[in-house]
Amino acid sequence: MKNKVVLITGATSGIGRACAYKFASEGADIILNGRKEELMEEIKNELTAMGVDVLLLPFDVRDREAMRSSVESLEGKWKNIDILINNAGLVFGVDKEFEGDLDEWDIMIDTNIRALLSMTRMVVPGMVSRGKGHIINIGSIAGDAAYPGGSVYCATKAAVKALSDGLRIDLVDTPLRVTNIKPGMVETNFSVTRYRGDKEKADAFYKGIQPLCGEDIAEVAYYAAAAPTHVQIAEVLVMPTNQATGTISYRKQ
Ligand code: NDP
Ligand code: 8X3
Repeated sequence: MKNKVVLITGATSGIGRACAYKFASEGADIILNGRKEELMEEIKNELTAMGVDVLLLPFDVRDREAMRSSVESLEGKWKNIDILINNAGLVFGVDKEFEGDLDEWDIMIDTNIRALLSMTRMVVPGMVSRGKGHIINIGSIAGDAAYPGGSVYCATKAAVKALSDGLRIDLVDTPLRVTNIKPGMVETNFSVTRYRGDKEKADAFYKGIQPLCGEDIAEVAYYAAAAPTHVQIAEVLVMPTNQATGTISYRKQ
């Protein structure tokens, strides 16, 4: 990964943060996107101490103009993004489709779909003109089938699958690769956000089962990125051993 530039959205927590450390540990230079600038500085210091270059690109991925000016501000080697990890994403609530909060759903749709698409639209043309690049989208098992209380989130992740598949089709005559990683349960801040800050409810969700951690998904992302250039890991479904589907898992009592 030496001399490769990896841009990760939502890199201040969970899977995105773990990807930053994994790719940095393999020698890649990292562009960190996020909203929490203090945290981004801390991560930058730790990654820099690992001997890689780090650039901070703080913006809310829902703010298209901020995204555009940030991407356009890239200079020198930072312009040549080799790997884009579209990771920023979230869910609020477990509400029924006829009961939930439309404003919360707008945030989920804007973050999980529109921002992922905007990043792709802004970064991929450079990859095409350089004749190399890899787009890694963090989808979800939730995109494979709807589950109770997940309707809108599941729809956003189904969209990530369609956008990944569509991009792969559109890039078929290029050396670029597209990977959709679909995790099951990963213990991050994700469930705390889902339960609107209720840490007890979030912890209860993982009771009796060993969930994945952000590092497990970072390993998968790295495996896809490090595969020989003729190998395209198109899609990976990765779950804890005691999870079988989006709704079926075994929890020890
Ligand atoms: P975390 O909540 O731990 O991390 C989410 C990251 O996305 C945070 O850094 C968060 O920053 C960032 N983010 C959210 N909204 C924005 C925004 N508008 N602009 C910039 N950054 C933003 O959760 P995960 O690491 O688990 O989630 C990462 C991805 O993995 C998501 O796409 C999620 O849907 C997906 N996923 C997660 C699974 C799980 O079980 N955890 C399973 C399957 C998929 P901030 O702190 O500022 O909000
Ligand atoms: C998150 C995984 O199963 O909580 O994308 O929806 S799940």
